[in-house]
Amino acid sequence: VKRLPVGATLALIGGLVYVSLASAKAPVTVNVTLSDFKVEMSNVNLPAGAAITYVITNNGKLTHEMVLEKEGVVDEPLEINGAAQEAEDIEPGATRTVEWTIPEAGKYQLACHVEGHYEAGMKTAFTTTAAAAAPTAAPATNPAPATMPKTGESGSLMWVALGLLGLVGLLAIGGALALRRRKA
Ligand SMILES: [Cu+2]
Repeated sequence: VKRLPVGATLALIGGLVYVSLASAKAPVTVNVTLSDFKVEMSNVNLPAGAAITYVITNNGKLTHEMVLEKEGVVDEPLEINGAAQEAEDIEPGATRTVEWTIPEAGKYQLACHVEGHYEAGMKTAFTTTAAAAAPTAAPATNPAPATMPKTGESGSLMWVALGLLGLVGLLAIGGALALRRRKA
């Protein structure tokens, strides 16, 4: 009778490990190409509330900058935690990588505010949308591991394998504990 709570606890822990691994998301990377006088983004639909890595390459002959701001404003960089979201003085041929998280869904733009560049067309609008609700941990009344994820993400099989591996390890530990308890 004493083995039942152990088994339930193990199943719960296994389920939590599995769910937390399955909900881990691949980082989002956007390639931004600056030229004289354009801003191009590899993706203009981005998640809100997730860290986004912008790999900015200046393919132009002039020095440019990249400012993240609300769509339609002029040189009012978005401030997140007191830091203006801008990358200045990107030399011709240089690549700069920044990681920014836009907390809210909305319409934004990447623009260059070196004098005259914005007016010449150096801006690109994009949209952020709230991510789908993250999967919640299995409630305590139902400690069975969650069903297979339906995300279809390329990495999900790896997470399933890792989750199962963790579960097997926990079961082995639980077995050893149960054996020890039986001997005592
Ligand atoms: Cu510029």
